[in-house]
Amino acid sequence: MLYHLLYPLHTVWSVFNVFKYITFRTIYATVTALAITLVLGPWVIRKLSRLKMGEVIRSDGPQSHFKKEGTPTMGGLLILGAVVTSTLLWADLMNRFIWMALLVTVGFGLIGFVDDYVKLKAKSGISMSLKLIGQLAIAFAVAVYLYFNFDLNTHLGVPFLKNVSPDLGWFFVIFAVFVIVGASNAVNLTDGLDGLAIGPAMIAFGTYMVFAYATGHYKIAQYLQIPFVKGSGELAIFCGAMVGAGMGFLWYNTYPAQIFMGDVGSLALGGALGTVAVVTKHEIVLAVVGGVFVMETLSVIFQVGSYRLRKKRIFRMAPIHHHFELKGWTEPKIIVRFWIISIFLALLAISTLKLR
Ligand code: 57M
Repeated sequence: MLYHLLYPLHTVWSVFNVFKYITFRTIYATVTALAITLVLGPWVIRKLSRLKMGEVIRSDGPQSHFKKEGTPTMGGLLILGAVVTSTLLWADLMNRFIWMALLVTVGFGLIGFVDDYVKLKAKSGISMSLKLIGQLAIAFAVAVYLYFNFDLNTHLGVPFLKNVSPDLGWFFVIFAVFVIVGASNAVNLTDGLDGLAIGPAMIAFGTYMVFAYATGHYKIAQYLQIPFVKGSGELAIFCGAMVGAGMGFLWYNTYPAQIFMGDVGSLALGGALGTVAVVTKHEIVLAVVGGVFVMETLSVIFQVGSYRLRKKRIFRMAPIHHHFELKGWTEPKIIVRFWIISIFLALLAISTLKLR
């Protein structure tokens, strides 16, 4: 909104010319979202506590979690409020990619909110299949809209291999849905320790801030030989808002957590990340940037598969963060080590821009 209100004034006061720059608006979208979550955090924690929105800890989980009973959850409402407000303030609201990212974020957040609310009131959330149908519907709508409304080529960007970019054709729609819904559920599974999901999510959004800026900048995209997606640069502002909101939320979600994000947060963050990856044509590299989310999801797949086929577990408990807990690693040790892995993978992913 500020872009539309203040940039036109640059003909009178040249200082407002700064609102033209995506870098400037990304920095202040990050700062705005950080300020909102930091300032409103304590009030949201008190409000959720008063509304009895306290986490119910499952009895079959690690003993160390029992003391977390009653921790206010649905803190994702704070994250999403900050992200939507900051994006609407700083982004170009005529940019359709911005509205697509906000649609997935709010839509997946709504699915998570219903699941969290039902879980709190009826002790068990909505069925996995109902959640999945909602996610698939939203992701399909975005993927079809992208396919028919943009000259967004349906070629698949392959990291490190500049001459390999198979044209998926209509299969792009199926692939895009898989990326968006897969990322959403992977972040959801990862959110099982204090700060374990928000840390890698912030790192991933910070990485996609770089990718979005590069793919939206004709000269940079040409130089790096990556796909040029006109208008995708604005998503750097959305990613900045996610990073800022994540930092502010982490201030209260860090161990020992005063608040959990809930499915309203985890499903939304993952869906938003998948959407940005699809629009910036950096879908495969998401498996690198979001390697912690991939590792967590694969640990569950292998655990369930092994148990069903062999009646034996591979890990002491899945997802893999519980395995390390049962091995005796303290919660903070697991969390920070997963963050370190995330930062390494993000650096590796950014290097793919040059290594082609
Ligand atoms: C999402 N939710 C956390 C919190 C957070 C198929 C199976 C692998 C599914 C999986 C599952 O239920 N996943 C749901 C993970 C839960 O966190 C809540 O959920 C929101 C995110 N969706 O915001 O509201 C618990 O995680 C802990 N937590 C923190 N700090 C945080 O900042 O400590 C969360 C955020 C919270 C809290 O204890 O209650 C979760 O773990 O459920 N199931 C599992 O992950 C279970 N694993 C399991 O059953 N493994 C089996 C098979 C199925 C693979 C096995 O290994 O044999 C574990 N989770 C629980 N109990 N709660 C272990 C059993």
